Amino acid sequence: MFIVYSSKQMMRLLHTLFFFSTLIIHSVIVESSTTGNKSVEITKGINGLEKIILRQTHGSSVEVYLYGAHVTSWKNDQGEELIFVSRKAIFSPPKPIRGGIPVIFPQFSNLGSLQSHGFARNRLWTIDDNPPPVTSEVPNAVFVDLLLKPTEEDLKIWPHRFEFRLRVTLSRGGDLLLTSCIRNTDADGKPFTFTFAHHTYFSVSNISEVEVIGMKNLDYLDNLKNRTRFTEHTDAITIDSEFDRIYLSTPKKLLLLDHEKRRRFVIRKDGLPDAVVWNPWEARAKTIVDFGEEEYKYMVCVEAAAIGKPVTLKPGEEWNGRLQLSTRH
Ligand code: TA6
Repeated sequence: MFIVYSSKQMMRLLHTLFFFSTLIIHSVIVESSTTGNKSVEITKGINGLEKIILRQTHGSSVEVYLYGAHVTSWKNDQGEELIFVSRKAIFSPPKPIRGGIPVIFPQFSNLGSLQSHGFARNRLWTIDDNPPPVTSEVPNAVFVDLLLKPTEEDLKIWPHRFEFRLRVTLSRGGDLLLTSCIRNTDADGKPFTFTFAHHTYFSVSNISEVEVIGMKNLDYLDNLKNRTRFTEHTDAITIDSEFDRIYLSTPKKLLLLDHEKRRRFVIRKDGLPDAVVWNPWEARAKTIVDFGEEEYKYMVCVEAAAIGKPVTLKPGEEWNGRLQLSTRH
């Protein structure tokens, strides 16, 4: 069927086409100018909880909630999510967010009198609007500094004054850096001791495709055997049942390979000598209310930690820990 247009109709049609084509061109330009710049955005996340989105020039991004200073997303330049968050995660205090990168402080697991994994992951942190200057070490980075100080309620359960500064940085190349600075601000002269971890949940194609490299000949405490000490003999750790180990004095660089995705996570750490490897597997997954039954297949935790030798700070002293995650090397 042919439609015959008069010259007037033809002019109108051309005009309309021109109008829409300029709209399309305009929207492309607007979009590329927002993705083409690095930025820091403060916005509302799930359940109205505040979160910060860091974006880099080539498209990578990081999301961190003020609740727990909890990283919940890290995407590469292609927009692929690298961090696992459970679809059953409850974004509602005081429940910690299931997945992401919980900050474990001042107590790892039940190694003390506090609730398991301490309280930093279920406190509301604040943004430091006037952070110390960036080090030249990570040029063209975008970052946010989050602060945690104890409330009077916190002091009743852990009677130590401290300041915890967590700098969340997204490098130009898309690396995620977590830099911790914990200072003993107790004026009355008491030291305190803590254990610590970045409880990173990596997103993987399938747990059967995963290897963790770097633990050969290291000692570990097996959490599934009352923390009995063993020595690791394999170079590449694979996981095919519940797995929960604290590897002691690990190298500064570890690798997590995802063969199906042909992805290689590089985990670089400083001041965080230990590394926890965790996957709950099927039976235990069913006991965790905010974790899907099948989700154990799509995550593995490799946690940069300071557990074997707890850190002690005298008044005025500070401790620094640094974790750098990359996928491109
Ligand atoms: O880091 C491993 C671990 O301590 C496991 O024992 C397991 O319980 C996991 O952390 C999760 O703990 P959560 O308190 O977040 O349920």
